[in-house]
Amino acid sequence: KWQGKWRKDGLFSLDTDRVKKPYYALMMFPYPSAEGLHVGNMYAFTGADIFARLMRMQGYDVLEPIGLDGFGIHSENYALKEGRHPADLSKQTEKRFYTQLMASGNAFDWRRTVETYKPNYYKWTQWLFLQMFKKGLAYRKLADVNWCPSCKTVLADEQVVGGKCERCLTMVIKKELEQWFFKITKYANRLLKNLEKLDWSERIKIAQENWIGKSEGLLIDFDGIKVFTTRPDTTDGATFIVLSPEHELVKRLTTKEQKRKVTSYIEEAKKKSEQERIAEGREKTGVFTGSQVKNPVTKKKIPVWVADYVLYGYGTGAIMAVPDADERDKEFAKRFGLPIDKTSFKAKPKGERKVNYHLRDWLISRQRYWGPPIPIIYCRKCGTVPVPEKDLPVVLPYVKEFRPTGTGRSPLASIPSFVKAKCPKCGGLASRETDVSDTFLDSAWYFLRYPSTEFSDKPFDLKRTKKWLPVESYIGGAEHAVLHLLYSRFVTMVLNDMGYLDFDEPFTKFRAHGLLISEGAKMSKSKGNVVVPDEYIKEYGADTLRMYLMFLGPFDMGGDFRDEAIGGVYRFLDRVWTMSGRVDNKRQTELSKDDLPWLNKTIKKVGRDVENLKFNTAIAFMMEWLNYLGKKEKVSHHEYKTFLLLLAPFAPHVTEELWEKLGEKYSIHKQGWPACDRKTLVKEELNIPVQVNGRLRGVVILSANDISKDAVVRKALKQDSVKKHLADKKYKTVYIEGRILNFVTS
Ligand code: ANZ
Ligand code: ZN
Repeated sequence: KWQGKWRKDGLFSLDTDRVKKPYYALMMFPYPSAEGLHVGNMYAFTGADIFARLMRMQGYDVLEPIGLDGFGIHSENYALKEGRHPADLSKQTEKRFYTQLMASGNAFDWRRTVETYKPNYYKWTQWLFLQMFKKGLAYRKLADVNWCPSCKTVLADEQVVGGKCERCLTMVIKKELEQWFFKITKYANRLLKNLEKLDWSERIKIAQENWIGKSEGLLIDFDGIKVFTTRPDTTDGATFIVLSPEHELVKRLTTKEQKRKVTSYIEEAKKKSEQERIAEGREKTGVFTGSQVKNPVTKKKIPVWVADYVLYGYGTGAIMAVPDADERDKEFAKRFGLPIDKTSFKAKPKGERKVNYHLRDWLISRQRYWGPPIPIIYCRKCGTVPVPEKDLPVVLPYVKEFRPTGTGRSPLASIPSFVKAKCPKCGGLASRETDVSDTFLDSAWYFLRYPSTEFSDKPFDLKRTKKWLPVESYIGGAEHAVLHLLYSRFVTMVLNDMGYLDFDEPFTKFRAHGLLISEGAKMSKSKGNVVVPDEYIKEYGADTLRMYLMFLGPFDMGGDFRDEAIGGVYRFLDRVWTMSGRVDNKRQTELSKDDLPWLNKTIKKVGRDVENLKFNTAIAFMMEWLNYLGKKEKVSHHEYKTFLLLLAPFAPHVTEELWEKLGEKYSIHKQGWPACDRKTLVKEELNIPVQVNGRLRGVVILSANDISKDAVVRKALKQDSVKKHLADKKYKTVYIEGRILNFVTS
């Protein structure tokens, strides 16, 4: 009943230009690849929705949009499995997902959906590619890609699990193909530096920091072989050199006697994936080149080997091996009987300082069908020519044979009407690029599109963007830590540098939610334990399912979905419902000395917990209060109303219905969050740590009724231990209410 009415009234749609307090609350949009939304998606969306609803009740004009990340290999693979065309299937999955999303009762603005597979969206994904190209950040080169010999296709890195194809478990090999890359490495330092200013889940920041992998070291010359080391102090323990199989010097350094062995070793190494090559515990392999070079510190002659545990793409692709200090080198030395000399750690070789990043450029070509065609034309005369912006989109043709070809070329390559093109420069006969771009490019800018969906002549409107971005609160899965969340930052920085955006970080605050498991195991189709929300919604209603999901555990930790426990939440809502029959209709009732603190304490705790995404404890507080109210013969109108308001973000349908029953005219979801009257709170004491320049110098104890900054500062300044460290210096104060006070001297 209510869902239809909310949508009809546009209750959660905003006047995007007029509102006064814009707040952009975003959750990661789903890949509509499987049979439908599963309860894990719903878990994430519900948490994000409850938070957004609180912000709305606290007076913000909240934009809470949703869409579908429907292009890409996930959707295509699902279509392959179903034996359907992805374009046909997308219509069906779109309907299915949106129906489910509506059923779950989220306050989405249904007038602003984004579907990445529609030409009005991917036109701008292609535009983004052209901007990268213009800036010199898109380039093409031969590269080794992941190739599954059984599926006959290129795989994305994230589809290679433990060196195997995620679909058929065949060992993935490397294949050399011409590929498009984005120079994300050019932004490595900025991506790293900016992390400091982001209010993000710590584990995500750490994951990005490690992924970017800044490493400072020295380039040391061993008779013409440059090695990169982070431990120059161990050079006296370097007893051999290892070159990666792809290293340019291998040929020159290989002696006649060793040639056959070295050549066949390199052939073998080429077949292995990078993960396989560096996997720990794998038996080390290698071959002697026959040559020796001089160690610049010990002046001893040491042998040069070739081994695949040294990667070509990192540092100089060559290392000095120090078996005394490095585990891998030690394993290798033992296996091949190479000397292990003690290092004294005082070695001081000469060398050039060098900073390396582990981050690689972003390979965006996919030899697949279901994605935006890369907007490039190859002309014999003019070379690589970008498609003019006015000719976008390069439409993805509806092609019957969309299966990966196995030739290393996209299925589009066999469609002459697509390939044939006129050169935009000279008008001569030319051919189109036939690869499509990575799905992660689609999702690297979608948050810019939501506020501007009605503009068809630009990807995002400047005024809108200024008003709504960056995203104030972003919630999503931790598995995207180094993919989507890094790519989005990169794209934002580039658009900032090009003057399209006046900010260089897309998400001011990001919180990762935990993983929902089912009967103790990660939900997966192969285990047959995927839970679909539909039946639960049918049986218990969306509100019960929402609350049950949120009650499973701390939102950032996830929880275990077990059937048995849902009944408890159902009974809770049932009690809220029946209590409506015991509400005192007199509107003006004095609340007793006992009632008041319950009321105010719950308002305060629920608000604070929802703000911190602690939904499970917020629910627990409401349950306690309900128990208290349940013991009374009559519940006052005021108490019951307040209860419904606190519950509204969690259980939007039930509360709306009960609200109407109370005789209220306007939707409960347009009401303000109830105010907490602190004075009525039972005297609780709070310990507030006091720091001077970040070091603990004292603790202030005061009653929870007055924890204003003034009160805390006043009390803190009376303490000798604090005064002493402030001396007569000038200072600023940083106070986080009820939590900590910090004096910062200048
Ligand atoms: C000698 C040494 C002694 C090293 C020691 C480490 C420990 P990060 O921190 O990741 O930058 N290395 C350099 N290039 C490599 C490549 N292409 N493939 C595989 N290994 C490579 O690591 C730098 C260290 O990794 C370098 O320092 C080098 O080994 C190795 F006790 O040199 B070290
Ligand atoms: Zn031309």
